[in-house]
Amino acid sequence: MAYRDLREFVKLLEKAGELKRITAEVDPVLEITEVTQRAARDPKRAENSVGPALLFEKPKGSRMPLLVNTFGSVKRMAMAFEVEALEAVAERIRGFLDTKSPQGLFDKIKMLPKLAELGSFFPKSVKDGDCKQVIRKGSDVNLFDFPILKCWPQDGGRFITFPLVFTKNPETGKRNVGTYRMQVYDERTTGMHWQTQKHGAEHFRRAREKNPEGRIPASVAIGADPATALAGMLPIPPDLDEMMFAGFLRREPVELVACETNELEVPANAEIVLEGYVNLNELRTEGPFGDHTGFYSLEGEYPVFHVECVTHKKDPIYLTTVVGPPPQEDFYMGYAVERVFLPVMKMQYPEIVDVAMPAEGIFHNLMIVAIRKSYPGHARKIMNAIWSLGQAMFTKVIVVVDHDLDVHNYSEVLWKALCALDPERDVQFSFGPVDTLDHAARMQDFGSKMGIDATRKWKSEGFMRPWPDEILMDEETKARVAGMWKRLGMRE
Ligand SMILES: Cc1cc2nc3c(=O)[nH]c(=O)nc-3n(C[C@H](O)[C@H](O)[C@H](O)COP(=O)(O)O)c2cc1C
Ligand SMILES: [Mn+2]
Repeated sequence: MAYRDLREFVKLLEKAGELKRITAEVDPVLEITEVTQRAARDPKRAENSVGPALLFEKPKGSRMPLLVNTFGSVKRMAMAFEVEALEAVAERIRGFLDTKSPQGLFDKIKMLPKLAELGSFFPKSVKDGDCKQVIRKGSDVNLFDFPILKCWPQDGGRFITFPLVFTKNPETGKRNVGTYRMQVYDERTTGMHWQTQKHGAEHFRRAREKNPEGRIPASVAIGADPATALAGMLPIPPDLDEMMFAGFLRREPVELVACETNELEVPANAEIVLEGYVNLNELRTEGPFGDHTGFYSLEGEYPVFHVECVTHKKDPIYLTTVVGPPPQEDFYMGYAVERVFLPVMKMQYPEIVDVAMPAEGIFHNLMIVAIRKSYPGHARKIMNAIWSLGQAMFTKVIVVVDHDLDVHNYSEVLWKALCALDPERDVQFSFGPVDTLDHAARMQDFGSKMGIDATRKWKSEGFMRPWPDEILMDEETKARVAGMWKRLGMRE
C-alpha cells in the first residue's frame, strides 16, 4: 500500500528508529542547519547514512513542525520507495522496458506511460484533498508563516529548498514538475531558480516567445507522500509526467486536485500548496545560496514567483532539506537515481557494466563508468554517449575503466586508472552545456568536459607494447601459507 501522505511516512520512520523529534525551540535561521550537520555527522551511525531524519517540533517564529534529512540514507530512500533494496525499483523498471523493445533510450522511457496505462498509474483527478483544509488568499498570504530556512551565513535570504514546482507547457499543455529552490523576497514573492536547461525554464521561454508581457501559472507543493515528493528531482525526459512516474513508483495513482486560483493541479495529499504565477518580463537577483557543491552559488538573474493563494493541511509539516558540503541528504537522493536508472542506461548501452558517482563529485563533476570494451575507441564512444544522455550531459569528468574494475572501490579506481593512463593520448576534451552551479566554467552554463580513457590499451588502438598482468599470488601458495600461519607465530 502506498503511503497516503508525508505524515504516514514520518510515522513509519519513527517506528523504524529513523527519526528524531526535537522538542526544544530552534531557529530556522542557521541553527536548524547546524543541528542537522552535527546530527548527520554522528560518528556512531552506520557509514552509509548521514544521521536520522529530524522533526523540529518548534521552529522559532512558526507554529508548524519542520522535517529535514528525511531521505538522508540508502535505507530511507529504499523505505520511501517501499522496497528492501533500491535494485528492486531498477528491476521493476527493467521489467517494463523488457516487455517491448523500442530503439532509443527516450523511446524506452516514453514507453512507460503506455505501459502504465495497463497498470493505471496515471494521476487521478479528485474533487477535494487535505491540502485544502486551510485556504488563504490575497493579503492573507504570508510566507513567513512557514519555518523557511536560511541555511548558511552568506545566503541571500530564506529559501524554500524542497518544493515541487508545477507548470504546463504552453504549447502542448503537458505538465512538468521540478524541484527548484525558491528564495523568499517578501510575504508573497519568491525567486524561481529553474536553471536554463530545466523543463520549467523551457515552459517559461516558450510562453515568453508567444507573449513577452504575459505570465504563466505556477503552483508549488511542499511535502507529499515520499515518491511524489521525490518526483520533482528525477531526471526524466521533458514530456514524461513526473506525477505519472510517481504513480509508477508508489504503485498507485497520485491524486491531484485543482488549484483555487489557477488552471493547474497539485497533489491532494500535499502538506502545503502555493498558487500563483511567474511574469514573463520580470527577472530579479537571486542568491547567493550555499549550494550542494559545498560552495555558494553566486547571485544571478532569475524569474519571480508571485503567490496569490496558499492552501495547507490543518496541521502541516514543512518539508525541507539542507544542501552544503557533501555528503548531504541530496547525495542519497542522487544515489537512488543512479541505481534506479542504471538498467535504463544499460539497455541503451549494454556495454556499461556499472557506474559510480562519488559524493565528492557532487553528481555532475565525476562519473566512473566500467565497460566491457569490444572495439577500438569504445571508451570514447561511451563518453560521448553519456554527454548526450539527459542531465548526464553535465558530467564534467568521465573516467572509463574496464569491466573487471569495481567502480565503487574508489581507491582501486584511482590506482588502476592512473596506471592505465598516457595522459596526452587518453584524455579527451569536449565542449558543451555545463551545470549552472559550476563556478569554474569560463561562463555560466557553457564550458568544457574531460573524458579519461583508463581502459587497457589495445594494439588496434595503436598501442604496440605488451600490457602487464596485475600482481596476484597463486592460490596454491596462499593455501600453503594459510596452513603454516599459526606455526609462524602470526596472529589469526
Ligand atoms: C534539494 C534539491 C534542490 C534542487 N534545486 C534546484 C534548483 O534550484 N534549480 C534547478 O534547476 N534544479 C534544482 N535541482 C535539480 C532538479 O530538481 C533536477 O534537475 C530535476 O530533474 C529538474 O526537473 P526537470 O527535469 O523537470 O526540469 C534540485 C534538486 C534537489 C534534490
Ligand atoms: Mn521534467
